[in-house]
Amino acid sequence: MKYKGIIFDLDGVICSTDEYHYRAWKQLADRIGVPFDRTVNNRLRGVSRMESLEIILEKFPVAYSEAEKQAMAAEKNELYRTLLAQMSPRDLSDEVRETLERLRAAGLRLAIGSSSKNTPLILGSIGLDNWFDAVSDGNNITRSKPDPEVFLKAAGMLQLSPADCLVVEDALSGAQAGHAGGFAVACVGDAADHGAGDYNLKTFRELLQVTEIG
Ligand code: B16
Ligand code: MG
Repeated sequence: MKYKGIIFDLDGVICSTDEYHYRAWKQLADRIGVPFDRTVNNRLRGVSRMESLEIILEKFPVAYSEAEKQAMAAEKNELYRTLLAQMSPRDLSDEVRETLERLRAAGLRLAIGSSSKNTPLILGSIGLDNWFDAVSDGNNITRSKPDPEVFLKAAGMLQLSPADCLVVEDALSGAQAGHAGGFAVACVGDAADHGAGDYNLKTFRELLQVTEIG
């Protein structure tokens, strides 16, 4: 087998919560009158909540106080969590569930490496709480992607070295983080469209070929 472990990003890889991030930021941006579209949204993938807000406000001529920014980030998170509340195990696609099960059955150690502080809520909603061998997320890191901290912590929890792990990402910032940490990176979605990975996948199940399982 080519790797001993795989570290999966969550939003945009395991489930489509990236779309909910977009809708919640869009609602906030429309309320305050700042231009926001999917091109800007792609820059927020993998980036922490407060850094995402800074990107959205970067060309906006209003200088908000730190307290106002904290309030806006909290408002977005409330909107986002309202969308998350509608999620159920049906939001985990058959393709992702079956691929994860086959990777595990082949003996790979599997972890989550996500910038999101909502990771425990999301994993619970889609029926994957306590399923992964390790979860490293926005609650246990001090620097978000493109810093490799979240992936290095995940590899440490799996007791594997980066050279033995594959990172799976949809974000350019996440692909950079994986490479900065010394990991091989497989990309899906936006990051694959940019050719940012060592492997750029059209489907999640192609991971079975990348790992030389199926
Ligand atoms: P939260 P990932 C990231 O998750 C998202 O891609 C990014 O859009 C979001 O701002 C970040 O989590 C923080 O999320 O506000 O829920 O703490 O892609 O690293 O799984
Ligand atoms: Mg992501």
